[in-house]
Amino acid sequence: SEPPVVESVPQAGRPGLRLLRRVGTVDPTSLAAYRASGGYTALRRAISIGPGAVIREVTDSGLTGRGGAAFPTGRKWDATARQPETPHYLVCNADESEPGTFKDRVLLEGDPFAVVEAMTIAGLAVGARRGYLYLRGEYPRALHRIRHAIAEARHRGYLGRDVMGHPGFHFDIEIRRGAGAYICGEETAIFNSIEGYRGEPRSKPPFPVEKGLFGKPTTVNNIETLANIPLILEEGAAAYARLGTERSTGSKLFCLSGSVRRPGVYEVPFGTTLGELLDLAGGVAEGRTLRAVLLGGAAGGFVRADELDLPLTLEDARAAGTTLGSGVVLALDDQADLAGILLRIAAFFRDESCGQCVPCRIGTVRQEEALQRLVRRGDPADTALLREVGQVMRDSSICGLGQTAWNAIESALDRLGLLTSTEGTA
Ligand code: L3W
Ligand code: SF4
Repeated sequence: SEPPVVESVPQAGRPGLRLLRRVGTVDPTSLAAYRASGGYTALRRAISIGPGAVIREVTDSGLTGRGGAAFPTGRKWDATARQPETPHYLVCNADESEPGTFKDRVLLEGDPFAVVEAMTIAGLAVGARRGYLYLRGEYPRALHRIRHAIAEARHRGYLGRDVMGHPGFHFDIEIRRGAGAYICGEETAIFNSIEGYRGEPRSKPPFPVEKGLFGKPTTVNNIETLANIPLILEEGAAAYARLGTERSTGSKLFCLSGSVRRPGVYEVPFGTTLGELLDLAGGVAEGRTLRAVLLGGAAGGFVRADELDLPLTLEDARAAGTTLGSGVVLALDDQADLAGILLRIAAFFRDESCGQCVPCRIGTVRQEEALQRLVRRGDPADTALLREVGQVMRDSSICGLGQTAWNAIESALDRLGLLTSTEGTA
């Protein structure tokens, strides 16, 4: 029942695309077509230069994690590779569940061999012989494509023992499917899920690079992060870093939804402004006026319609009080039910809290209740309560879910003045 992948990518086939270059133009079921389009040249180079040089390239490229937190990928790989304890593991986080996020699905369905090649390069770099791809359970076509790509790669010697005929380089991939819990996208909850326990996050530190899956050194990378790896190896770190800005290198996938004419996944260099990105999607729907954009998703923040010159970089988003998160760009027009959207967000976090720690288990319930009352009655006491509960969740929750559950609501109160006037009050 999911739409074909190219319908999710209005830019498909356009020149200049990098991460999306094969989506909609190269047969995602054919290893031969993948190779003919340049596939596996990156792995060949990685094998020839060796793990240390691969990590240096990735570090020098400036690549940061695309799952939301933007941690430097080279540092993560280096920290894992240096751990004396063995075995090392690689985990690919494909549990894409953030509301409004659908970019990883496009990569998995449209260019699955690139995911397999990138995981193999990462395995070589961090010294892992086994990679786990933790896939969102509601992505049946992605499962089919990636399973096929893994089987083909294994059959042709690109996975398994002595990868590409290189003696001693063994690497293989196992798929594990999620079962619908958002929290299983948190990196340590993935470990518990793979190990057969409840999908509950672990306290950090220790970070996964030290004690991860099965208590062993582990690198966890998002699908989009990995999709950058072949590019970096193919063209070299310096060329890769020429695109984007000094501190946000390369390009980024954004998921445009809400009140835009052509919703879908768009790839732009970091530094493109929010207004330019919205223009690519055809701007706001016919006859409507833009009110605000929710940038970075439920854990992100609102950007007002008079702030569309915001450059889309990690540093500019942070300075504007939000985050690029996993690339959510939700456009709200003058007729959008802002209070209703915030209530949905509050209900989402209340539903998806794993319940392990008190600030989040109780806080997400109290947040939803206070927001419901605020929408009904507009009592400033509920605004004060929301701020207090939100701060406690931010300061004392175990994981990112509780720590960020108040972000969008706080941003709406502070930046859009929501519910401080008559909006939502009846
Ligand atoms: C070694 C250190 N490693 C941090 C590693 C850490 C993790 C990464 C980021 O994600 C984001 C949030 C939302 N030595 C380290 C270290 N690391 N310090 O770096 O870590 P962290 O803890 O900052 O963030 P996180 O908890 O992994 C939180 C986003 O995730 N989010 C939703 C995401 C949804 C998707 C999706 O649907 N595709 O990605 C919700 O909170 O933006 O910024 O690997 O181990 N000293
Ligand atoms: Fe679970 Fe929420 Fe605590 Fe995270 S913050 S461990 S989701 S209860």
